[in-house]
Amino acid sequence: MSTIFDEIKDAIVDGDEDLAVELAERVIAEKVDPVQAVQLGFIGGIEEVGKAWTNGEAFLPDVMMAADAMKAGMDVLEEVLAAGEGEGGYEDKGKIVLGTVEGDIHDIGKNIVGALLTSAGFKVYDIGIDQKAEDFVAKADEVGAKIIAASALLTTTMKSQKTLVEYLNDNNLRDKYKIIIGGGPTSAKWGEDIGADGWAETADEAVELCKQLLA
Ligand code: B12
Repeated sequence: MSTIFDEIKDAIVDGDEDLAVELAERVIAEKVDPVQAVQLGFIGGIEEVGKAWTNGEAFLPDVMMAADAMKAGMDVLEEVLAAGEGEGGYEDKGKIVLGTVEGDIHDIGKNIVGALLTSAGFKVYDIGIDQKAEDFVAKADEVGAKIIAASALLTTTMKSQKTLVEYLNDNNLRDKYKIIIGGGPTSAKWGEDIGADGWAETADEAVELCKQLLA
């Protein structure tokens, strides 16, 4: 028997935005665990499309449609995710500035990281895609964030994560913030090489990492 998670996954694979929204609304109405819906449904679907693209079985428009369906469904779930574990006390666990680095427009993974961090009780300031080092730092300074989280999905944009750490070093700000990085081509080793405070492979692990860094 197929579950609502399978249905969400299929809707993403098919790039069916309306269905993704409808299923996200069902998740809320039927009180299904939204985090599981994200992990098993939405992430499962986009990963399948990603694999098909890599293998030449899907084309760029398929990926874009899947990404749009994912965004539409996640927008619906955002509110319930935000009302999760952190209900009534978001700011207690700390503020995090999150963005995708300069030159990179991928934001699906970043958005999931943001949604799960929010649901775990962190206050997340998402500055969006294609963001320069100084934009991350300006926002962190403005809101008093303790962590800066930078996502990169291209081997060509990973170096912008390094630029971010260097920017903090050059401006004597390195001790003021914890820097965490993530995204497809990155690794724990890359994090160590560039002097970041942590790397996480998945959004779940990003939550654990932030909890540890702020403990
Ligand atoms: C969807 C997608 C797109 C969409 C993006 C839509 C959007 N709104 O994001 C579109 C179609 C626009 C796109 C464009 C391009 N893409 Co693209 N894209 C993908 C695809 C299929 C999926 C990425 C994704 O969303 N994965 C799902 C999410 C959930 O996973 P994730 O991002 O890795 O995030 C998870 C973790 O990494 C982690 N994480 C992510 N960020 C962070 C941050 C922190 C701080 C932490 C701790 C953790 C963390 O948590 C997340 C959840 O668990 C991948 C293929 C793949 N298999 O990954 C290619 C891929 C990333 N793209 C690729 C390429 C080449 C491009 C283009 C250059 C194509 C082109 N010729 O135009 C452009 C880039 C434009 C640009 N300047 O950025 C390549 C990159 C190759 C490389 N190694 O450099 C890939 C790997 C495809 C491939 N196999 O060739 N893409």
